[in-house]
Amino acid sequence: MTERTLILVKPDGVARGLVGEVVSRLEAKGLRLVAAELRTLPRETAEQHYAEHAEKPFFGSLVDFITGGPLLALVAEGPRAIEAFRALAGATDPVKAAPGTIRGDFALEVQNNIVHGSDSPESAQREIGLFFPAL
Ligand code: DAT
Ligand code: MG
Repeated sequence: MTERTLILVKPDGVARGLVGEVVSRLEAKGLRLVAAELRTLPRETAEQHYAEHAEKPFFGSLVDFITGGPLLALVAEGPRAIEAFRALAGATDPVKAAPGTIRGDFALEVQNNIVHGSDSPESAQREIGLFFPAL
C-alpha cells in the first residue's frame, strides 16, 4: 500500500547545497515526488509544525533555526514511505546516525540535522495538510 510523507530539507541543508543530494537519495530509493516548494516559513507555521516540542527547552531555538532561511518542502510517496525516509535520514542526533544515512554523512549537531521526515501516518497527514493544504 502506498503512503505519503512530508520531507523538509531544512535551511542548513539548502544553505549547504544539499538539496540535490537529498532528492537524489530518496529518488534512488524509489520514493516518488508528489510536491516540492522552496519557501521561508512564517513563525506561526514553524510553531504548528513543531507543536509536539512546544514545552521543550530547545523549542525557541528550533523555531529560529527552521525559519532562518529558505527550506525545501517535499511530499514523497511509496510503499512505507514514512519509515523508508526515516531510515534514509538516520537518527535525530547526527553523531549517532549511522554513516550512509543523510544525517550520518552530512551533519554533526542535533539541531542542524539537514532533514525532517514525518514519523507516523497521523503526523504525515497533519504535516502535509499544514504545508500543502491543496493535496
Ligand atoms: P526528528 O527530527 O528525528 O523527528 P524530533 O522530532 O525528536 O526528531 O525533534 C525535532 C527536531 O528538534 C530535531 O530534528 C532536532 C531538534 N532537536 C531534537 N532534540 C533536540 C535537542 N535535545 N536539542 C536541540 N535540538 C533538538
Ligand atoms: Mg520528529
